[in-house]
Amino acid sequence: MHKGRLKSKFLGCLIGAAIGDGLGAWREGRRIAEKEDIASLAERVEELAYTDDTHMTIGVVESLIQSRGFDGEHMAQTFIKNYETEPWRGYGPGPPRVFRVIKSGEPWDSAASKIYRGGSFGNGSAMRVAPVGLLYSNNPAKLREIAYKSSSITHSHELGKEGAALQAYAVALALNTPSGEEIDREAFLLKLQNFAQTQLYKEKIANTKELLGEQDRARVVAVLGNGIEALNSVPTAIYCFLKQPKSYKDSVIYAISLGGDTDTIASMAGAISGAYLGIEAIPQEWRLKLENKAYIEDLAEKLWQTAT
Ligand code: F2R
Ligand code: MG
Ligand code: MG
Repeated sequence: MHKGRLKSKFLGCLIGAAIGDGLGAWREGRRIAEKEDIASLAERVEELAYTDDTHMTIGVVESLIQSRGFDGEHMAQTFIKNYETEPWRGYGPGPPRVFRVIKSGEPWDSAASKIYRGGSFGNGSAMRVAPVGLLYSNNPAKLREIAYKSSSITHSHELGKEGAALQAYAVALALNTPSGEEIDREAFLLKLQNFAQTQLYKEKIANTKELLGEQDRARVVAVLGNGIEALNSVPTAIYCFLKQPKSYKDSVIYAISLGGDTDTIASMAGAISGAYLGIEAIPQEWRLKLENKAYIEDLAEKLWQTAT
């Protein structure tokens, strides 16, 4: 792929994720809404301020760039430093507790197992994993390894790690598909299904395929979920992208219209869509409203340089 095109896709992924988060944050925890109402919300809001989803994604990129690849101790310390600077970003309950355990001396790769039985299966490691999908897009085995390790810092449950790996792989597949080429939705899902190592995710992805033509959003939520757990949000985000792969705007609006964990599902859908379509596909009026846009663009460019 031409280097300039690839850069546009890196930018599209990270800016797309941050905008999905910033817009979805207005509806987190709410019910299903009309798509027109979400579109009108997007017009009304003056600033798209991001939450923990983007704040942690920034931490992942900063660490990958500075370490020129994955370094678990460095990434954990980056998360802690960023959290302590801006603890008000709407973090889930787990990560701040893990940070305290690490600060008390526990190693980065065992602290997370201390806070929930079997570790956390929240979507907090999937929501921040897009940079891993970008950096390791040409090596699925390495992508899985790094997605698992980066998840383990805060989310060590099998379903948390697998959700992160699937989201990273969806970003990689989108990145590697030229934006001028139509997405073969069934082939995309088949690759994800073969990549998944957990039966529960394989089943969710099979359900995703069955729902591609579904018009009833309540049924989509009933089958795929819209919750805070990785299993009930990663397949949903992938679905939101595949439902309207040619439009970033429609994917994000649709994701938010499903209600529930809207910032996170819209952020993950936005990351996949942006990685496929590139930065030009994201409405300029949305981009202009994004908090810290210049810094996120700078990180995307540096990650692209690291990758190329
Ligand atoms: N925190 C929020 N939203 C709350 C409202 C924010 C408000 N707007 C504000 O401004 O303050 N959203 C963010 O949190 C989610 C990511 O959470 P994360 O990082 O995964 O947290 P955690 O605690 O690890 O897991 C989330 C919940 O899942 C359940 N759970 C996980 N593992 C479990 C286990 N082994 N056993 C039982 N339950 C488990 C728990 O209920 C956890 O609290 C994103 O939505 C992000 O936007
Ligand atoms: Mg959030
Ligand atoms: Mg959320």
